[in-house]
Amino acid sequence: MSQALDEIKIGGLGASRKRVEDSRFIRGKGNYTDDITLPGMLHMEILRSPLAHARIKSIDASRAWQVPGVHLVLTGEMMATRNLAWMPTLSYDTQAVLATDKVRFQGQEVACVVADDPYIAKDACELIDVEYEPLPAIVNPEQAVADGAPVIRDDKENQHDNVIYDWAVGDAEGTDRAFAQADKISKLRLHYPRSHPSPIECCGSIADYNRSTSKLTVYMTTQAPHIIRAAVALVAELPEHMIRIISPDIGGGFGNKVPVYPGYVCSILASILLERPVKWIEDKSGNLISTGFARDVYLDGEMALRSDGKILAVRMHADADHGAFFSDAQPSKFKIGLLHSAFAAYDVPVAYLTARGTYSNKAPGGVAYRCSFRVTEAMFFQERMMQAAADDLGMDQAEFRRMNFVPDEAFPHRTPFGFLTDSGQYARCLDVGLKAVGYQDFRRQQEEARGRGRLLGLGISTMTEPLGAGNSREYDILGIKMFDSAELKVHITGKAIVRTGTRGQGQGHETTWAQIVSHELGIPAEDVVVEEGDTDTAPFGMGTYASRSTPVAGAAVAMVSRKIRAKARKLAAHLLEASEEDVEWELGRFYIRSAPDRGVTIQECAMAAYSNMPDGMEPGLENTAYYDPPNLTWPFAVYIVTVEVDPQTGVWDVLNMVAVDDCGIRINPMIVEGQIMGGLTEAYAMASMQFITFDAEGNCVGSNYMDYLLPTAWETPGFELHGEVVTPCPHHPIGAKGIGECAAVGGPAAFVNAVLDAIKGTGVRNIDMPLLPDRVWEAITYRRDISGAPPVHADD
Ligand code: MCN
Ligand code: CUM
Repeated sequence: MSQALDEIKIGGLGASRKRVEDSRFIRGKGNYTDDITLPGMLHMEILRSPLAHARIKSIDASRAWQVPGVHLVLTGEMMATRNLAWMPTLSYDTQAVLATDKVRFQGQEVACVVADDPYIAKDACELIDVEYEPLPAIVNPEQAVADGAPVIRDDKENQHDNVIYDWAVGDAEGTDRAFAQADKISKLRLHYPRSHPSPIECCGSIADYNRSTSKLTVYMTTQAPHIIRAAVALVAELPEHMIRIISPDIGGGFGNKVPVYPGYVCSILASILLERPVKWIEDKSGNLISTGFARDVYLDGEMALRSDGKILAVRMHADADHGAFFSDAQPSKFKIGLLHSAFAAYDVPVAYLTARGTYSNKAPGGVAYRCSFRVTEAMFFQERMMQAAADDLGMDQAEFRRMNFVPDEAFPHRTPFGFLTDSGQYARCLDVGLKAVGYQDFRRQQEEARGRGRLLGLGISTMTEPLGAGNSREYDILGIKMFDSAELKVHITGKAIVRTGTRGQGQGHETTWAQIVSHELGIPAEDVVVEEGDTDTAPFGMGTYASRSTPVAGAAVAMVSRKIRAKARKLAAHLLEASEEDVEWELGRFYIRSAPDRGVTIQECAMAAYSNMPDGMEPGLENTAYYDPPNLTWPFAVYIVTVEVDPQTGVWDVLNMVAVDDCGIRINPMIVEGQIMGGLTEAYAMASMQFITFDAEGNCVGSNYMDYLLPTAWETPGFELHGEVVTPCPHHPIGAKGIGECAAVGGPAAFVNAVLDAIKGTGVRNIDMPLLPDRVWEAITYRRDISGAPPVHADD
């Protein structure tokens, strides 16, 4: 009789185990960077530029130096003597650490003061006299390429304009041919506005250089500690083994904590110079105005259609505004991230995408906020285009999508841009969503309501996302191939520690990695502790972003567990005095095939690894696995929103939102649902209320939480989640696909499509996000499209 353990009871795969990390988070016992105090620690504050574009004529810091309690004032000039005034970005550009020649965006770092406390440092910053000569500011791609536009990056030798790259992918001629044969061509132009990840915790670091040991320890808010260690080694020319990056608890990342920021670099140099720990903690406006923005891309496209609704081809152009420095954290090969994942879920025979990136006088942007490298923009454009095309054809929104989906039996499917999608049941997800929302019924109600002057709308959005970079053949960051790792140590008593190269920021890795070990080895999850984020202890890895942790590090956890199981099998055979071939595994236990009652538990094997190993066997039960995924994982989702729009005010309310997510096998269904709800909340925020934009002088409008709104539970609509469609990932060891970003990626288009569906009769084709009531009202009242970043309209 089987004596296998009950997997759900031990917290294995599929268990909605409570998050172990929450025990400290909800008690206020988290250990965030700002909670750490080191003996003799000093505090650093940054002086930021008030202007978006200006030449620096002089910086006089003498008054700041005289303030009692000030230990150091850093300026660009001083950084330059150490070759640290500029640093490389993750996209082969350079970024000013502290400005020397010009300031290039409002909020740019100009100087730093290190003092006994942050208040003295802040006050002393105010005493630094900077003389600026203002220059005209550029705030969008159109201005960037206009004749006579000032060259923002005149620091770069061969840069004579504001263009960063021109990039293309797909089949231009094939696309032209398909367009020539189209019955109908549907067009759409839109702007995906700038958005900011706004984690609750701002960025910060504590650098601690110890001259007696030559060791530099940096506690910092980073999603990718090993990448930072490599960057510090290269930039600061310090020996890598003498650098220890520790990423303690992180209060949300959402992509904001992937880049390298000047504050980190300055705190490190300050600590080296002063030989004391130096803490830098960004304030909220500093975070909002200067760090990791996302999106800001104008998308223009057209779709060639046959009159029966078949998509024949897609053509797209993207104008991406990267701000003053091209600092995207993304695989080097792809200049505009994975924007070419657009239309991956649809059977589009041929497509062509061109992209141009330009500089502007805005904070460096292009970081992928809850998005696998610009997949958000791709899916947003895709689903807005799908809605426009169905309307142009006079077809039903659901039917048009269904007939163009990649069918279940067509996987693996090569997309027109060259990706290989792995698996999915797209039509089934759509059916579940339509049924849940009561599609036919709603359409009838909508008709009826219209007769009474009420505007109801329904928006559908689907998304598939390439998650889990890399494979190392195609994906690298600054030449470092993308893969990940896990190390597992099983102690004598069968308890274990697992460490990975990723770094969670609230996703629950401490809970779910233990569940994978539990699934593979039958060790109860509560007996497995998870540790991440310390480069002195964790195996090398590329970090947590682009929902790559489960697809890559999660796979490594499964693989290292299997290595442990293989060794445990040898130990079991030894203990059972049987040959290895006669030993069978069931969860938590090895037994003899011919005598199932004779068995040993995994814990007994662990004990034997330290106390009773067979002759010639290396003692201990620990191992490491590096996992280079064969492909990305491709989750799929359908989001359907119904709304009512008030034509008098432009206010719109969400009536219902249904989400059907297929992320393959769910390790922890409760955590997956939490990820989806969080993503949908952010999607709703982007669609409805968040705006951060720039006026003609380059002043950042919306650099505070009065204008850039974060939805609370009060504003956020309810979501109905469906997890019944499960398509296991065919190439992942436990069949899981990523989920962390899906809802933020696919959600926004559902809201926008719903509002536009409600006002369909007005002929309005597009309202750019955010769909603030005044913009919706203006669209309805004047029957015109609303484009561009508010409050500055593109046409004025
Ligand atoms: N999971 C699961 N079953 C699956 C897939 C995932 O149980 N089939 C679990 C994982 O084990 C993990 C969580 O869901 O605990 C998210 O996993 P995954 O999809 O692999 O994403 P990552 O762990 O790589 O997280 C990154 C992703 C990104 S890129 C952003 S941005 C984002 C997001 O996660 N930032 C977040 N979710 C966030 N959630 C919180 N609370 N805070 C952030 O900063
Ligand atoms: Cu892209 S935001 Mo997340 O990938 O950290």
